[in-house]
Amino acid sequence: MSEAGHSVSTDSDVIVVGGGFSGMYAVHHLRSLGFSVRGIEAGGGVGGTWYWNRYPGARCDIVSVEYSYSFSEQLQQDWNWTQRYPTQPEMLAYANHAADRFDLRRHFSFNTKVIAAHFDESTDLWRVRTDTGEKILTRYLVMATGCLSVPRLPDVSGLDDFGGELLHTGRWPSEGVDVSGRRVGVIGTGASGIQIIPELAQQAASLVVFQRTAAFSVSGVNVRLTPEQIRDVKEHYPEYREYSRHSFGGTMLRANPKSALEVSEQERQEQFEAAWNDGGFAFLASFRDITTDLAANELAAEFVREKIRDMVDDPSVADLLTPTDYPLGTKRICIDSGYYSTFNRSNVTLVDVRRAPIEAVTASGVVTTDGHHPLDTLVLATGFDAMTGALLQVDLRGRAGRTLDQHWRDGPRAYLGIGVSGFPNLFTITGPGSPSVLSNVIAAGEQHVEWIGNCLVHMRDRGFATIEPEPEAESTWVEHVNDVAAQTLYPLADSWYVGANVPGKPRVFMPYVGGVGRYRRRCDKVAASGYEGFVLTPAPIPHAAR
Ligand code: NA7
Repeated sequence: MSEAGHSVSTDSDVIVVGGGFSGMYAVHHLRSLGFSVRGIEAGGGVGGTWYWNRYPGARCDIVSVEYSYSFSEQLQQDWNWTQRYPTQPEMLAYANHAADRFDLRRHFSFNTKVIAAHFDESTDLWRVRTDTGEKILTRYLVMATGCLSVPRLPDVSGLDDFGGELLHTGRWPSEGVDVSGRRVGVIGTGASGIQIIPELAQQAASLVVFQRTAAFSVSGVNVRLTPEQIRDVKEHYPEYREYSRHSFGGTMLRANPKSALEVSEQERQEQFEAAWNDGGFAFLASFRDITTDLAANELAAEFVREKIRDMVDDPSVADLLTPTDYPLGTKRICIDSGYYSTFNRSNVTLVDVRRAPIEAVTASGVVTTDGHHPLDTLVLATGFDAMTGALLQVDLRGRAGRTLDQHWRDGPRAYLGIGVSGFPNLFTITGPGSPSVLSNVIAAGEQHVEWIGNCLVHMRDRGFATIEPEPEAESTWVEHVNDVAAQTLYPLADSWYVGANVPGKPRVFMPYVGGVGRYRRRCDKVAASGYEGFVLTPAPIPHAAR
């Protein structure tokens, strides 16, 4: 069929946008339920975050045996993780293995971006447009576009004038970059910065780190998994996965039920020390109130500050690296491999751009109010337009041509973080209003995909044409998400969780912090009640005629 000179295909029940772990599973699962599915992915292959973030040192901050698909017992028995925190190459290899194993590639169009999707009320179909000029009609649109997929450039002038090599950690060249003998600068000290800095320091002639906000980083304790550990997890996978599905964060981590304020100084220090030695997010779980009580949080923060002072030789550098202006964990806590001690190296300089702001990037380097830093390579570790960026990049229009941008003018609104009122048959995976980035995202994606699968089967079996949230249900959920966040310390920091890293972005705490188990129960209850809070409309034409 042709329309205005473009090809029009109507052969897919579902378009899945994104070929990361959620998009891949959506294609696999919905296909297994008998829907025709097509995936569209901007990158040249599968893997999402792990396709794009190829910078040296890139590593997942959730334990490998947990940050992995649980839907296939055979896959989890066959695949052997080598390290506790998987490196980017290992994650990408796993994504490619899953794509081959489940024969997913043939359903995807790679190097293709969805640029627009308009809901056509006369046919109840989505009209999808890609940057390759293709127009596609589909009944369901599943946005698996990722939470950290749209890189942010720093708001400094002259970036285009830089004469050396300009790189963003989230768009690292697949062929790699050799910085040996080069003068390298890094802007940004979030998770990406603290992972890449130790790696670059080992290669570069000199490394200048431009820091605006100091990061809390805990040791990752990156160890190789032993055969015994692998055997144990494989033997117990079903129980471990079941526990995780009903846990707070979608992992096996169990928070200490005690308050940091109710124990003796000795017990508190021992507990912090044990959690520190355990590594990673265990530190936030060292007491139950680290993320909810400012006094408890301050005790944990002070413990980490003391560690920084121990690790960094020069007290003035240690001071600069020590965060003091936001509660620990309210900007995502970082997990590093030798970050702080990297500043003991003679080829590494820390520049405080809060005191001496960057004035401009020039052809030869970075100028701060304190002087010029000549550079051959400038690395931007400046983060992402998180959670909403990739959704708002698409010209999405629902009923009456209303854009998602209009609907989200005051911040993202979505019922259960899955559906948006006025946007029928649109589903967001790990979207704002769901546990998403505050949980094990692969597990969160699986839960959403399975919920969507059940929903589409329900609609098919009962002959419904559309499903969309009731505006009141959406508002009530958004209020609930805000209320739960307000009971924690999270909204206090200028983090990407609240959109503070993007000028003009409405300040809303985007993920749901009520816990994975509680969220899952709510989603299951909504489905069991026949999709309470959603409006379902009957199909005007027999289902078979689609
Ligand atoms: P983040 O965590 O958003 O970190 C970005 C960093 O870049 C952060 O230190 C920012 O400082 C800094 N930044 C941004 N713009 C500027 C300018 N103009 N000048 C100086 N410094 C700047 O992104 P990441 O990629 O590290 O991590 C994102 C997530 O990916 C992470 O949380 C994990 O979940 C994986 P700021 O704090 O805004 O002062």
